[in-house]
Amino acid sequence: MNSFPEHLRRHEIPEPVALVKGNGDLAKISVKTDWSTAEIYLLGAHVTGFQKDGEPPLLFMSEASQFAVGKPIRGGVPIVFPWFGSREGRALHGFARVTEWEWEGSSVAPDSSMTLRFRLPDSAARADGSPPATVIFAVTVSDKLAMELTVANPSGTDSLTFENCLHTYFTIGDIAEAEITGLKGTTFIDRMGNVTQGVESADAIRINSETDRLYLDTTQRVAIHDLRHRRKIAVEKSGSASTVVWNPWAEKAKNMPDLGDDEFKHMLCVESGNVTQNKITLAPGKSTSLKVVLSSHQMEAARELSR
Ligand code: TA6
Repeated sequence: MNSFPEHLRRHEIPEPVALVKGNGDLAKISVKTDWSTAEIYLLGAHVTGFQKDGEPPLLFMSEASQFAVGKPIRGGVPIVFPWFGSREGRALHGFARVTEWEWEGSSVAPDSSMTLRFRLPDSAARADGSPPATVIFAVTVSDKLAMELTVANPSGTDSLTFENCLHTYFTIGDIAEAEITGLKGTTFIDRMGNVTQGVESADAIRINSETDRLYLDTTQRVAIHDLRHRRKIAVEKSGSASTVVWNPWAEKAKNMPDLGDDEFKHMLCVESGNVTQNKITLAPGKSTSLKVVLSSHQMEAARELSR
């Protein structure tokens, strides 16, 4: 413990929480609750693990992921901020996920759920030449995983425009036996090949090739049906108008150094945020919160894959 910087050592660390050295000797917080375990790296305030007792891990983590300041972690819940995707000469998906956040403390609720709060250092925006923003990330661990990203505009005069996204990687038993429901009728931008726009016609979306879709103007609850694990995962959100569905599939996975060639079969990204035309503009002094609650339960009877 005492090999950690002073600002970490001063914390009152309640029993179920431990500050440890994780991969790459990065500071990692591990949490144990009555229902589950979780782990969060200070790098990117990145939740890299959540597992309910008696269930497979909920979050997928690549065995080939990097663990180094300045490098994104492959898996878990990368925090995308203040932009989504590429920006000329700047980090893909913004600087939040490659920056070490400050741990602001943790608290235990009467129901013994555990909340941990993190702050994006102001220096990160300064270093990038981006406008200042106060960014707090709160993670609550119980039989569910709740995450809340709050962005406040500290300026007294200027508005602040940004994109954000909790880029969640879910563990899937077999991608060929998984379905996503809750997006039917939603407009999407398909970023495969020539970018096209469409409206989702499927009750249940199946993934059988590289998929990269931005579903827009949707506040819908989404469910992932993982038939191999007989598990249904619910993604509930607020303060989010976009849902992104991504799987790199075989070819792209081969060209990703931080993802194993076959790992695409066991991961699915269903991301909640505000991207492209759903980007947010905050007036001076205003704030907004993106909240996502992940819950899961074992399916009694095997659900048939919809034909
Ligand atoms: O959210 C989907 C996406 O934007 C894809 O286009 C793909 O690039 C993915 O994110 C992963 O991005 P990363 O920068 O982590 O390799």
